[in-house]
Amino acid sequence: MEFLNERVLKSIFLPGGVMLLVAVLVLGTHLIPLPENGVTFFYYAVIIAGGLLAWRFHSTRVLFSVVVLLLAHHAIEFLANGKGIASGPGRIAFESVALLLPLNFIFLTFLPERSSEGRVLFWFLLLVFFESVFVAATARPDQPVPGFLHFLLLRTYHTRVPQPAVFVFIAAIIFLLVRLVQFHKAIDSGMLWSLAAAWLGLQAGGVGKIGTAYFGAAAFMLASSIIENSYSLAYQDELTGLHSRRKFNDALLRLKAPYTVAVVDIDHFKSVNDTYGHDTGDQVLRLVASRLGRVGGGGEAFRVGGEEFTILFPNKYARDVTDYLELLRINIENSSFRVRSGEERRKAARDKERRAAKANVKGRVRSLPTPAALMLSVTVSMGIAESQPRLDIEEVIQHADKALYRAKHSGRNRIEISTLERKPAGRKKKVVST
Ligand code: GH3
Ligand code: MG
Ligand code: MG
Repeated sequence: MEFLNERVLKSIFLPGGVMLLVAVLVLGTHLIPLPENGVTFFYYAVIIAGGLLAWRFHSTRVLFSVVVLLLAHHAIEFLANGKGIASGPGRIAFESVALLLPLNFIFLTFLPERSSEGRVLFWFLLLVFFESVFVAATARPDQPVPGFLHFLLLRTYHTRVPQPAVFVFIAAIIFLLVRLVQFHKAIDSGMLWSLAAAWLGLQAGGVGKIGTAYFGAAAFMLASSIIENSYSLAYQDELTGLHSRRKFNDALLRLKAPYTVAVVDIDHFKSVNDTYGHDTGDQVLRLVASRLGRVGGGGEAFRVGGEEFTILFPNKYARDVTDYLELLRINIENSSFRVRSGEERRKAARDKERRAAKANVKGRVRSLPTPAALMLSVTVSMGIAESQPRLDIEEVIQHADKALYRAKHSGRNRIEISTLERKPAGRKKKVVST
């Protein structure tokens, strides 16, 4: 299950999943006594903090999700009017909210993450307005008891949240999960766990101490997803998902000898861009990065520049890691990348003549003819250097760069080890120590 790697699992469960677990432990076990007014304070504090954070970070989706939570909770509270949710207007409000809340969250995932457009606000306000009218119009005292959603799709299964709404919740959660596996965005994770918390809140009755606490927890997860998102923006490279240059700088501060550094550069990458367009170049970068991200031997890959990467191997000597890097080099060499959109293919056709004229570029980026799609493959060159007693990390990197330079000049698609290192045992064909 390649798509369920560590990064995806982290983006799914951290921090929302852990927070929900804590909320369930605290609210479900009654181990910690929670005063009613403490819960109310927590609820309003996180709603206000979440709203302010979302506004400050221009996060349209989080802002609207917080508003939806607030309205949902207040609709039940207002229409139940202290008489509970077993029957009457409180029941109708409860059922409407149970149905509309997950539908709203699905709708909100389609909004752009950041948007200052009035159009987006208009559609959101219109949606909320119609929903409020719907709830207010249906939640009259003369409505049938116990409610309009009180029918069973599965006879053996009873929950407080009406069954049809449970299915909508499950559908929304699956939908958000699929998006998370695809895009690993912190905000999607926040929305997923927030929805799960709101579901538990409704299961607990929607109002009252426990219901309110769950709704507060739901808003808390949304607010923290903004912080998580800012962290990812700073420490994760947006295009490839690898660790960013900033994280690399942080990692260098913590690195203690012995360690080995490998600098990796894609060969003739400029001609990939020139031949197939920048978008294809980006796709190739992503695919190469995904291979680098899975390097063995305890290595951690960082995107430090455009098509330049560095792999750090803490507690390893060069001789310990050359086999892993050689495997990586071969893996990339043998991968052919499918160019996805038709635009690149059209561009490739347009550039055909130009390519033919560039005789010196020919053969470097191998285009493999396939009937259905354009396939291309790239290679990488690497330079390796290990820690030395009298050198600081910057100098070690410089030696790795020099080794990379030699790899480029001796034909590319190869690994060179810095001259400072002892000769590694069992050298491979393309791992050269000079
Ligand atoms: P060499 O084998 O000597 O490394 O040749 P090269 O063409 O890869 O070397 P060079 O460093 O001259 O080219 C790097 C190119 O990478 C230049 C730039 O257009 C491209 N590039 C840098 N960042 C990105 C990016 O984020 N996306 C895309 N598509 N291209 C990028
Ligand atoms: Mg380069
Ligand atoms: Mg290059």
